[in-house]
Amino acid sequence: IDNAIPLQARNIWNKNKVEKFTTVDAFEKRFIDHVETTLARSIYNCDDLAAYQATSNSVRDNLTLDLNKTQQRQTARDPKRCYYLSLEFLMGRALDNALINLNLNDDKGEPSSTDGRKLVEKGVHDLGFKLEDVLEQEPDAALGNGGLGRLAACFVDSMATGDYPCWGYGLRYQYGIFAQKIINGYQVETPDYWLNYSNPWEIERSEIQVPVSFYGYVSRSDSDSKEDDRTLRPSEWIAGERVIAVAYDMPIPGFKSNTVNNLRLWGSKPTTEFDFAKFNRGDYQNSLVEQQRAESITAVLYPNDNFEQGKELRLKQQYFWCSASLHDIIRRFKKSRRPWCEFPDQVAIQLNDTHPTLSVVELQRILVDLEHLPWGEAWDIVTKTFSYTNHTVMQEALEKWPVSLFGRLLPRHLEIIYDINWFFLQSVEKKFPHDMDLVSRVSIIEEGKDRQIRMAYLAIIGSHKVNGVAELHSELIKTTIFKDFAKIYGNDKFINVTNGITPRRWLRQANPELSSLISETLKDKGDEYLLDMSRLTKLSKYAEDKKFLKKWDDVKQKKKLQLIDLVEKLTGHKLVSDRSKIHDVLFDIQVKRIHEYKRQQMNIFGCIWRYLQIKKMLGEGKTIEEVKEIYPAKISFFGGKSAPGYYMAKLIIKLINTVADVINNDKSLDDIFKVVFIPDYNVSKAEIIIPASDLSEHISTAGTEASGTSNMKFVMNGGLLIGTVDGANVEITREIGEDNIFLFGNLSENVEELRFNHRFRKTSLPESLNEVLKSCVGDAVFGNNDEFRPLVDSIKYQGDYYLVSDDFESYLGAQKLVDEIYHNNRNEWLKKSILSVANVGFFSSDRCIQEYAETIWNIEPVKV
Ligand code: C3B
Repeated sequence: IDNAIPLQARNIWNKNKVEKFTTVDAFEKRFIDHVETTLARSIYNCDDLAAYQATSNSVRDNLTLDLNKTQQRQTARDPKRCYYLSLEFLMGRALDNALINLNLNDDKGEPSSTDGRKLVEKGVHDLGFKLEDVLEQEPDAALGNGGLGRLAACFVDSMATGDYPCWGYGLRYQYGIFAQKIINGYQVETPDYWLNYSNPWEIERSEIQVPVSFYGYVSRSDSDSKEDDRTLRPSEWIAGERVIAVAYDMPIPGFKSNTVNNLRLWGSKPTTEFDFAKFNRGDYQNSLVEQQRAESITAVLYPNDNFEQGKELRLKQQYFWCSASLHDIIRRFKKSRRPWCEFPDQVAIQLNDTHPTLSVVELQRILVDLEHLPWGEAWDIVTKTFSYTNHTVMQEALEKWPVSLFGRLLPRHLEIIYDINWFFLQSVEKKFPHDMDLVSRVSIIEEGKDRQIRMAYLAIIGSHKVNGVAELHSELIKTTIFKDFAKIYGNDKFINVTNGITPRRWLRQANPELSSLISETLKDKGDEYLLDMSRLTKLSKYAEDKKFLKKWDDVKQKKKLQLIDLVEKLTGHKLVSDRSKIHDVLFDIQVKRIHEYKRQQMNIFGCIWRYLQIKKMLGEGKTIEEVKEIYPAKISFFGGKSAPGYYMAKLIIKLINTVADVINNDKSLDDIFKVVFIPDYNVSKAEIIIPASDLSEHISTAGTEASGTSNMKFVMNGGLLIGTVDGANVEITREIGEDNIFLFGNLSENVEELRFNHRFRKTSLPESLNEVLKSCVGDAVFGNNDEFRPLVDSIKYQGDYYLVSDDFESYLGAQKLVDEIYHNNRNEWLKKSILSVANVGFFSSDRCIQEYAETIWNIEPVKV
């Protein structure tokens, strides 16, 4: 092995082996070491931030040692590995998670059963700090927008927990998703400079540098050959711009496992080449411009969710990341000196949405142009290696690149795409000889005034498996957007893998109170249920046990008070006058990206309806107690970011805040109803918000939400759901039972007809919605100078694409049922809550990753 220490020197190394800390004393020593050396601070100058950094560095040392051992183990066994390519990893904070997953064992056998978190908590306390305050110092690693990015974060956790030899590959954005401020009710975006203080959770691998090229032209040695032959000969890409990708590694510890996997994020930097021509002409400033441009490639995360903008810099990000990652993967493959045909036996690559689809083309280019494999052999390797996950059926989210832009940035890749398309269309024609329509429909190139490359089609053609993320969604892609491909490839290629979430973060970390109650009840001291969630079914037998119901309820009320504290801290407004009455107040929560299809507008219209009814009753002289008989106390919480350029979503935020203002300042409604917009929703806030819900809203237009994952998080924390028959709500209903969820609304199979009716027939709004909409225009109570007219018009006059008017009455009906059960039959409510948690096991991302490993990647765990 290159760079190995010579045998005669090794006993010195072995004698001085670095050990993990496994005791409080050893942790404290490591902590002080880091304060005095790494941080260059001292006993006289150590605040919470320094304590956070010293704790993190100490814990990271342990992780790094296990990371090294994991990599040595995997190298020695040389198993098939999987690489998860995702442009987003919405990790949130790392320290608490690392403490929960901390493995205090040596490298042999079973992981230790010592509670690493307790040990560090004691150490931190001994040293003069409170762990709680120390944890608060950490900024979120917010390198993602929403569901897709958080899914990737849950996945890497489960891969390590299951001892799978898997790495994640992504980008190290200097600015993650923007921080959201609410000013005058409007969203204002501010930059998220999360690397402000040094980041203890990354290991900069400055020695791992991969050059990446852009622009330029293609040169072909034999210019006499016929056009048709060009795929048979390798070509040379003479690039016009070069930058360097530098690796930054984040260790990913598994829970109760010896495995620490790696998440490799690439940062861009200039080459050391320098434009001396410009420099000599005296133009020093401009000779540096290009250098600076290199750094901008990984400067910022594109802040769109379920929407593609088609910007050149975004394509550059994608190629930069795909090229660097593939280079790295191939370098590792080449170490074992196997022939190329064994590549798919050693490597599986999962495309998280179409964002990494360029890696399909890049691998084909490397095999044909650089490794000189014949086209067919190369393509066979490529398709056996890749698989693709689709996360949405929404047209505006499907990636397409203009051929002109693409060809300028990546001229050789464009040629290869044309060739892939040519061979593919030939095969389609052969299989369906008389269907020319089909051939043009499935072409990777969409013809038109501005020709476009359809990335999803390329991803399907370049993969051996394509999966959706919930049963309904996986059926929908086969019958709608990819119908032709389902026909061409048959049913084996299109499969379903229902999403999941990690119970370590979303139960143990977010809700230690509920976790303790569960482990105490199940007599599960080692929290084994976090690995085997089928154990939770044993909770069912306590669903009618009065004593247990009380304990269950106490946890919920405690979490609700924690949310109140957070909201009061963030907004400065007092939400409840009497904390001892929190038990009577229903917490109704909708937190997710703001999007018309997720229908926050329907939720706020529901709030307006409630307000109007309460005011009517009060106006008729009804007492507060009489009102509460029908509209019991409730707080509606909203949270979520809008894409900066998404006008309608921003208007929805403004409407929510306008409604909140009116309602919260109306003294007559105190203790009956409040509406709150929680600013800057992110992962660490979600950990406080989600455990506090009595009810959460998952109310997308049927057929639009591919899966949803927060629905799973709320159920895991004993919250009940109100939702449409959409995404994973369907399977949640199946698992927890239809009595334990409040479903309403039209089904996806009716959506097309309903939309048709709005456009071509006369449809009328329900009276309730009419009344609500009237209150949002002109100088009505929520009119605000007619500011919300576009929201009203889109429903009344523009076809109501998201079918708010079709579902509104049934939504109000479901809400009425919620009120009744929560207030008149609390034990029934608690029973539903317990039965939900008892049956949530299916939605662990451990199950999900096992399905990927067995049905798509064909990989096995590597255990000690
Ligand atoms: C999301 C979907 O909108 C969710 O329904 C789904 O649960 C998650 O992905 C994870 O599968 N999604 C997203 O966050 N961003 C996209 N561009 C597309 C889908």
